[in-house]
Amino acid sequence: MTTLSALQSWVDQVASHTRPDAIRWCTGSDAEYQEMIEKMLSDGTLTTLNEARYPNCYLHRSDPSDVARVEHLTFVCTDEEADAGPNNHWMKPELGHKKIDALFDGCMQGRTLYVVPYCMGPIDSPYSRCGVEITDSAYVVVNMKLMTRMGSKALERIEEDGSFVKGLHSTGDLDPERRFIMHFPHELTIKSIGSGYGGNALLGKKCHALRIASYQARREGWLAEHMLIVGLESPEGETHYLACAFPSACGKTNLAMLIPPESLPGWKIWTLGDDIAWLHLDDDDQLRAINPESGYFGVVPGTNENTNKNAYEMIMHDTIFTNVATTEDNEPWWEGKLDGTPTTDWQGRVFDSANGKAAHPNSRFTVAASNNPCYSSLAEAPAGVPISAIVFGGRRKELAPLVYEAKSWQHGVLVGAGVASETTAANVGEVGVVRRDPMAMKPFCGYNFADYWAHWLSFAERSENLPKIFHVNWFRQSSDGDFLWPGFGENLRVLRWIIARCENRVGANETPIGFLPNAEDIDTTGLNISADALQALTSIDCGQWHAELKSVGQYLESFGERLPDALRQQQESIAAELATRSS
Ligand code: OXD
Ligand code: MN
Repeated sequence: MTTLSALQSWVDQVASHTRPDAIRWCTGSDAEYQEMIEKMLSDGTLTTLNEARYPNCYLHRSDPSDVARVEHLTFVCTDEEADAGPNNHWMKPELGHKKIDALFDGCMQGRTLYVVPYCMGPIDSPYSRCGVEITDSAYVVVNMKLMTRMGSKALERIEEDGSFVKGLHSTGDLDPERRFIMHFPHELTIKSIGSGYGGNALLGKKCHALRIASYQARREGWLAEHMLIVGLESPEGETHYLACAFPSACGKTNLAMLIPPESLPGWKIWTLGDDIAWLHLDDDDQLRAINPESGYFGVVPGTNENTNKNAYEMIMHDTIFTNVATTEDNEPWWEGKLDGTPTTDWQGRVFDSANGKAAHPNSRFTVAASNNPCYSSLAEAPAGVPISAIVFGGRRKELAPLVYEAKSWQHGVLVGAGVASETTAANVGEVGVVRRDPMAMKPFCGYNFADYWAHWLSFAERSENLPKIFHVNWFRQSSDGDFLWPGFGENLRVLRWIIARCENRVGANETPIGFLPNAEDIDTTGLNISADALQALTSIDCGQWHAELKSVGQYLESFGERLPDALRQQQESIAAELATRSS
């Protein structure tokens, strides 16, 4: 089925190991999608939703033990443990293969093996990279169709390129004891078994576009990042593109699809991507970004007409819902939806609040990006878009101000390396605990963070034209637990300040941690924000920040001698300045 012998022989070899009943090469056609949907409707993998209100929308209920990424079962397999780094779970490649291959033995008996060729990025972009996922899950195939450029065109490119990332996936028996997500960066190979959940099973996403791609990016001189890409068009018609890194379930999709508030007429927002950015320096040393994906696998709870009208409307047709609740009228329902009442919970039980939430907190929608009314026409541009600013952020009740700007690229790398955030339901584990999540890449960097920071730092030697780096925190709370900043569309007020800084149009207050806005430069007209709250959002406590910098320093030192000196120096000099200011 392919002229590329390396691909054909890999498919043959996997088939003889996993022993499927049938093999199907996916073309990515709409007819194929529809056929797979029908098959899943008849075997119960999917159910229809209210066809009048939610045309072409389907519900999938996963196994209740398979609802999120599993960082504790995710491995990077390299010869040397230090190459995977303390930020990854590690196994020797031989051991990894042996352990997981035993689980793949005969696992596709009675099933169909689907060969899914895909291209991450526009088909004709030099920045794109291809992969082939072999899977026994029809749910994965239809999700890959919505999320990537999948099928015949991708296969043609793979045959031309002669190279591709190999991804082998089986849902296995869904037993968490026999679940592993393994990466072999030196072999450009992924093996995943025992889970059908997006981040574990749609191998083009986290496994390829972040873990394997970050490793490839370091070798080839680019960056593969957990970042949304958004274009902000001013009323004067000028568009700035921002690449923003936030940990999972911290509002990346909402920011990427932001709806300007009425108080800022004339602004338009264009979405390039909501989760992953691949960043390259072009011939003029300008950093440019493409989104390797072409669809969204977004968190459903909280989505409504007020928080994200575009997303709310986007998921009313041609969408696959996973683990939401339903109403009596068979409409999908989730916490934060403003109408309807749940009657059936995400596990298919009669809804009873004693059992917990109606929709799973990590319930998801999968939808093609072309459904998004503000999808940028440049999302298909082979050269990507020029990036004016990089923005890091996290979910932090305390400490971090609304926004600040790093003083240099090197300082910005420290700001990124020091990102911390409260954990969310996107990963199996405790929720709400603050952990370090450098560049929002803790679960996704395919190699040692110390080498990754050195790679980031190296960009300063290659370009004098790099974007400015900022940090934002939409989640600051008062001592009573109220959010100090309204978030969502109002975040445009902060992004405007960022753009003004990029254009050197506005002054700032220099502090040891970076440039903070003068309170009067954040437009709060029409917002219910007290002077005290604004003061808290636009100032820092040097004593608390000194403690924070010490904690960042300890974290960085846990990477040992590979830690780049330039990063240590940044941390030490800022800590020293804070110590002077707080004494
Ligand atoms: C995601 C995640 O699904 O980051 O995007 O977990
Ligand atoms: Mn993500």
